[in-house]
Amino acid sequence: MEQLAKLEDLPTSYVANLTQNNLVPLWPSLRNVLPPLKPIPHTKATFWKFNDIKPLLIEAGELTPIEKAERRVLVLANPGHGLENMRATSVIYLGMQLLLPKEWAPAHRHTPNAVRLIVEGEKAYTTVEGEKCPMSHGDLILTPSGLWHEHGHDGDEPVIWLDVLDLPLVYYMEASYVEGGECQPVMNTGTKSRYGRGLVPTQHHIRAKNNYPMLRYPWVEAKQLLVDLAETQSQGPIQVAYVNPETGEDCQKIIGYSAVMVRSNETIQMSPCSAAQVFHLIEGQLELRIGTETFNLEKADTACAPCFAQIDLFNRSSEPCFIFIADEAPIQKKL
Ligand code: GTQ
Repeated sequence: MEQLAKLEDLPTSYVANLTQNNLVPLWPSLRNVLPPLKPIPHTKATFWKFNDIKPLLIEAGELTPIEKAERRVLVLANPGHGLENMRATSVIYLGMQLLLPKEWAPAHRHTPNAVRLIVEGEKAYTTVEGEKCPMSHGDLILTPSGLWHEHGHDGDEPVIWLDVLDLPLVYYMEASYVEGGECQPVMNTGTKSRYGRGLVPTQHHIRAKNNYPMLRYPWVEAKQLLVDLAETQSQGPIQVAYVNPETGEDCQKIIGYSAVMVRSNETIQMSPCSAAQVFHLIEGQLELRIGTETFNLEKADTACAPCFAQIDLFNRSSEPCFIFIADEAPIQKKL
């Protein structure tokens, strides 16, 4: 492709005239906004150790009462995007949230979609549109766009979870806002007994009114499926996607969620992917290679990879490891 003229090739008086009229010449920037054959990502391969985050999060619990924080979260920010922009990737926001015993993070609803992946602690819960979702290690809980949600804690140890939101994209679209609300009455929604066995109710009214039929995906069930698959599948990644049980489609519209199992002493080369991805280790140990960089993940560690990166998963330990993945594939497929 032809080398194009630079801004410096133009007379400064001409450039000043353009600026005064809110005009910009395309050609000096054309190769930046349309680079040949693949994007130039701002997202850098970045790694956050849970052991570094946890003491700082516990300290935040001492420094800032929940009433003054609403959500007590440390954001996992990618230096490639500028820390102040609070992005892990251009689409994905990551935060580690702390809730202390008896604390309550009040009800609100917002335009960005969120999920929580429970990292540590027992007996906290998230209530989503009246459905009380218990939080246990590895569970995935959805709080889709526009649904009321609040977090409470009946246990006696701190509870920590990973928040994943499509906030950077929604904020960029100037579509991000929140509404505060009252404590929600808990309802018996029966969702848990309705889904998860490959069967869905035939009542049209139940199916028609709800775009998000399943809000909680228990880890025990996801893990069991991975372990069962590993027994029959000898090759390739053992990976399961979190889907809408009624449609089989991605469980949310912008970010996709899945879990991978890597057997002891196994190496998995992930398929080339045009979407940026986030890796969070639920159980075990993992050597994660992103391009030329290597990160050693232990339980609860998190990393992100830019688009088009070569990704290899090595499990050098004697136990299987289980990885939670968030990716930008759903929005890329739609676009
Ligand atoms: O728990 O509702 O990390 O609204 C960021 C925004 C968590 C939440 C975050 C939120 C929440």
